[in-house]
Amino acid sequence: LVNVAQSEQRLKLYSPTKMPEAGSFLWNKHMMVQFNCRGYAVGQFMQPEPSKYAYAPNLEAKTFMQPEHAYYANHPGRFFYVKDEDSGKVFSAPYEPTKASLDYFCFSPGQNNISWQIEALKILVNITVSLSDSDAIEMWELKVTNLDNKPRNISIYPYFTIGYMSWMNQSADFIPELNAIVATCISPYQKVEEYFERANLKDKTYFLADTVPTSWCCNQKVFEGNNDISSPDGIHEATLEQINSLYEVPAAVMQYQQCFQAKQSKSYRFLFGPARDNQQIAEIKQKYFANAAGFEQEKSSYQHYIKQSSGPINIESGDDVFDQFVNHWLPRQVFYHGDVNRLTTDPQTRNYLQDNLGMSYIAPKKARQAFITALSQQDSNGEMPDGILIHPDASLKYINQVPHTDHCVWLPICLQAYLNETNDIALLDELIAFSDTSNKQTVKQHIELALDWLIGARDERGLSYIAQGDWCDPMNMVGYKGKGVSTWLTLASAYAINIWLEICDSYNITVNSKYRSFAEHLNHAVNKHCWDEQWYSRGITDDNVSFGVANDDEGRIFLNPQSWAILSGAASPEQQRKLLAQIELQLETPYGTMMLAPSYTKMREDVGRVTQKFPGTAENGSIYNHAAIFYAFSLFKIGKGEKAFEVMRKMLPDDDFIKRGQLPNFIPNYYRGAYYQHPRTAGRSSQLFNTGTVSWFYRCVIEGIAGLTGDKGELVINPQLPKQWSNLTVAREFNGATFNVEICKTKKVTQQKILLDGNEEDSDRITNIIAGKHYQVEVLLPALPELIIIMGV
Ligand code: CEZ
Repeated sequence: LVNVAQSEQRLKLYSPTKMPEAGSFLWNKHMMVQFNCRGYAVGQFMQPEPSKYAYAPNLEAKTFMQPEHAYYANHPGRFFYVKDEDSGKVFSAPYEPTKASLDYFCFSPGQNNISWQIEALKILVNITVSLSDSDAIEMWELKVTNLDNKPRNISIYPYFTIGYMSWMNQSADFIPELNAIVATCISPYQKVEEYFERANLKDKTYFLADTVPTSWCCNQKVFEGNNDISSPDGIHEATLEQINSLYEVPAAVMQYQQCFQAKQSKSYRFLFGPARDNQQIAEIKQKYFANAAGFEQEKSSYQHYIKQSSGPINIESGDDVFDQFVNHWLPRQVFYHGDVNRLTTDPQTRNYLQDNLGMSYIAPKKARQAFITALSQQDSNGEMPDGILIHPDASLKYINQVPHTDHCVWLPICLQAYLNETNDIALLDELIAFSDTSNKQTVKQHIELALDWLIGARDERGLSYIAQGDWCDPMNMVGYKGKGVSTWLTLASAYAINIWLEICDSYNITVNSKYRSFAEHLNHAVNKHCWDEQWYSRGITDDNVSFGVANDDEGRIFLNPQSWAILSGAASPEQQRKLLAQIELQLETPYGTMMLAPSYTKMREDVGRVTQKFPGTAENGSIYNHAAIFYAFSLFKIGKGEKAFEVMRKMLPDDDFIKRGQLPNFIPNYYRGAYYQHPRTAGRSSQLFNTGTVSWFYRCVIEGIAGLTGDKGELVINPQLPKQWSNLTVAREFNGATFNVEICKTKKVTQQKILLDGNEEDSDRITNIIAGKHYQVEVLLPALPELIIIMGV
């Protein structure tokens, strides 16, 4: 069903029906498109807010990117009908809309393109889509081959949906000079001021072909005729009826009616995207189609763009799915988040910071700039805003209009990963202003103000107020009356302070001793008020009710407070033992660790919107990978790397592809949980590739599994291999040098032993690293003694 060849950097899926939602995504700085294997697509481009150029066939609500997108017959997509003119038989590639049976199907996402190979009626169809690097343009290549030994008459119909563009004004026509179908609309608005703001909107969608078609149609209803999209009248007629769209749902259909000699192939190229006016489309035509080099040039600059996502580590473990993911898809997903900020203009502050934790490994200069941008929007009282505005016309939208109290904690946490990797301690002395004053203070002062703000935002018990949410967006009614507190946030604050102390200690920076005692106070307050015999609660509501406790029938245990109690040092070894056992018992599933259980089935007005989400989806008890990776990270911190790997490995499909419905080309924000409540759907991927998981996953690979952590420009070696691996080969770039590391478990040693260029080292640290140099490192780890089974006498 699925092929993962480590060498290829591509995946292959051989069925259009077994995992119908499986897909991949491409993006550039201007746009993003998610294609599923059957030809449906969800695309958006930025102007500066996300906008559509291919719409649903009916009026669509504007929203942020959602999980578990629903596909339906007339869903936006890019399709190619193929008709054998002699027999009248038809199929469509990739699979929709005819769903005719195919002799061969292969969907293959690569790093910088997606391709399909389809065969039916002795006709081979190769399709590749790539993006332009410089514009919001989908670049399509189609190659059709007559596999027969005799000539064939074939009609090929690219059918690119455009959909319902606007209730004010929409139309489409074929423009011969452009050789394009151009659909035009007026983006709907009502306020007069909006008219002036909209002058530059790209309100046209074009489908531009390199080859003049035999015929065309721009009108969805006319194309479908009396039938539906699975067998539209249009393709059963000799040639397409050349009908425009006049306030009718536009579509882009062309027909290429041609005779193919035996074994002959023909190639076509198409461009699909938004434009402001026909002049712009003419320029695009000139740039991409005036000669073959234009198209190729854009394709190769896009390849170059995606290549920038390569990261500082390459592993060979023998687990193909894991290796290919870590070496190619993971840094790609990290780069997507960090480079285009999930295609938002106001990323949530915690997302922006964590996405840049990931960028610390791939483009550290960008991460540095992002920390500065974020801090320049801090309030001088230390508070961080809910979102960071990264475009001059941006404003805080959606969830960023709801007050959350956790944003400050991410500053030292993400900064530490950046410093580990770059040793750029000069950043701490950069002078930066605030959102409310031009007076500048150093990054160090900014961070301490953030910590002071967290320390101040606590109740008389010493627990952190949650307001209308912390890391958990929809936990909006625990503290909306001003009293409710968050166990997780109190622990996260303690952890953030401890990290800050670690950074300062490591670099010999003088730090006010109050921070040490505050970290202890916070942990102490949590142990006093939030420990519930076997695990930590999630918080205490406005009405002083602890929740996420043994007494609760639903939402009895939450994952985040447990992991962060390990990170913050609140949990004693005895408490760790207890809470880990409870996670295992109540939250573990074959698909990963659920973020709470049991999932809520009814509204709890003292917890909030999270309890209204469908049980097992998103924050209501799914395997929310972001929470699960915090758990893995905490396990590495206490040397439980084998368990940590189990948690991580379950974020990728294994032999359960069908249940997950997803390829291992990205980590989704969640897999359905509610494992005991809804076993039928448990494990199903959300297909949403926006997730804070990936930065932490990368960190866990680098600092946890491979154990090659930077510290003040030196490399600390402490790998934690999974049970099933006896060795691991790692290539690690660090500080300008390359480390070829062979990690291997052996009975010859009882404790970790390091050989550097053949010489035994007496510490776990490689110092005096010389840029440009290649180091050979051998790490010997003690193999666990074989289990000795003593038979009872
Ligand atoms: O958004 C994510 C946020 O981007 O949810 C996480 C949070 O930590 C991330 O910063 C956990 O709440 O508002 C909602 O109900 C949405 O479900 C968001 O919580 C969620 C979206 O799924 C986007 O990924």
